Amino acid sequence: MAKKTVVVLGVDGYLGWATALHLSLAGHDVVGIDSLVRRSWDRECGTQSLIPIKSMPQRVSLWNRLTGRSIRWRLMDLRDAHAVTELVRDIRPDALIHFAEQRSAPFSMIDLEHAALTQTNNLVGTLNLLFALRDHAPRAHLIKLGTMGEYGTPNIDIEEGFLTITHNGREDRLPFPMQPGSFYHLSKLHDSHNIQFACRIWGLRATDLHQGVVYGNHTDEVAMHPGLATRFDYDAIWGTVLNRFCIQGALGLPLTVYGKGGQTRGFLDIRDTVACVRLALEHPAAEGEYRVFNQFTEQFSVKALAEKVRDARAAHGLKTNIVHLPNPRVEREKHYYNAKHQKLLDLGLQPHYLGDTLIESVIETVERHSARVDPVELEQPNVDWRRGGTAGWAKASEKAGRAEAEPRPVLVLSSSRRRRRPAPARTSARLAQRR
Ligand code: NAD
Ligand code: USQ
Repeated sequence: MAKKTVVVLGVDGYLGWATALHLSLAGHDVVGIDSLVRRSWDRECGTQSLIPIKSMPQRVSLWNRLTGRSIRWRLMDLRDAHAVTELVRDIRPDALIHFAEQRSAPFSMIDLEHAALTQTNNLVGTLNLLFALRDHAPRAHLIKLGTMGEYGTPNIDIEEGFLTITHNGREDRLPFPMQPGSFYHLSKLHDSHNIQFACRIWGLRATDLHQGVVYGNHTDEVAMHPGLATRFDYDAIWGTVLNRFCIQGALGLPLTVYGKGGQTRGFLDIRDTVACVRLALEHPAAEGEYRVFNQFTEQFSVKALAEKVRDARAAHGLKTNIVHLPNPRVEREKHYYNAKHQKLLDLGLQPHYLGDTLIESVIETVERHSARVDPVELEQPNVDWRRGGTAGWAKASEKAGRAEAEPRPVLVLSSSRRRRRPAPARTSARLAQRR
């Protein structure tokens, strides 16, 4: 395998950090870029990663000490066209892996400001990259993290990006019809159009990874040392559904299924995310090619996921309730779903399927960091698709960052001990104010 120079954009994030380590250990020369804006969005929302994460300088220096490998870290905002141009001109990368976007659907639905922020951040950043590639590295391979949510939930099989259509006796292979479900998911679709256009007119090469919902927090590299941990979101704005259910299960809280729970999505383990990105990197798109890989390994309904978590807990004699909350989102709750995901398997992906051990390992992680859990974040959603940020959101955003106070105690239902253990107190302004 030829060593490549790779820029990982969004390296401070959940997936960017894990991917940077994976590629670095595989022998690639990694440059990591992030504006750290996610850390400030957390401050705005009054949220935090369940697992504490070190600063970028601390992380890259620990990585270097442990492995002798270097990740070149640069603080940079992708919206800064000049900085992006300089980056591409200086590094002349073989590939860029673009994770650096606002990625929460609820965040994008809070109000106009957050919808506009999501779309300008995501679209302008990607456009800056496309122009810099055109001018300074037209042979570089852009690997862009898109999302399965670009397709929506059509009543036909979902193909990988394109569909052959016969209309009035003529046939063409056209982009699959897309129906995204939030201003965030729309931003990914708009990016896809821009990237596809740039490949067509400038001959750039790109892989758009239409990724499903990711779960888990351990890759081989992240697991090497606690200081290499990647972020792990569980709150109502940033937490994804299976991560939330595992954490709710660990705390003995009801699993919050929105609506009927028939919403079906593609899912994958974070270990498969890093493997898929590496496969795309090591099997690049051709010059002028825009290709789409559907990046997930299994599909589940939300209700089936909740039942899996409940059953995994029941195997240890622990009871878990599932509640159906009024759905804050506008989405189909019962629908046909059959999405193809063959291309990454053809390149050699060996999936890690969801099993009880994964659920148990996430639950153990929760036990270790229970002092950082804010249970309010696990009880109710705080953004509604029709009305925007609710009273819960307003309260959280107003009070985030104010004086700290005593929290509500958190109890962990431990499968190893089968008894309740109170977590040590954590400081949080929001909990005290909500009691
Ligand atoms: P994350 O929020 O943990 O990380 C994103 C990182 O990008 C953050 O560190 C943030 O500071 C950085 N960033 C955002 N805007 C930036 C800008 N303008 N300039 C520089 N840095 C910027 O998100 P994640 O979960 O790691 O997701 C990464 C990507 O994968 C996103 O594009 C997301 O849409 C996509 N994705 C994620 C999932 C998932 O389940 N987490 C699923 C499908 C697709
Ligand atoms: N859901 C619940 N209960 C919860 C949280 C969510 O029932 O407590 C439901 C939602 O209503 C939705 C489904 O679970 O039907 C998935 O929600 P999610 O928050 O896990 O995922 P989503 O908002 O789609 O976004 C996440 C990532 C995003 C990525 C996307 C992949 O945050 O960056 O693009 O997953 S996909 O869903 O395939 O588009």
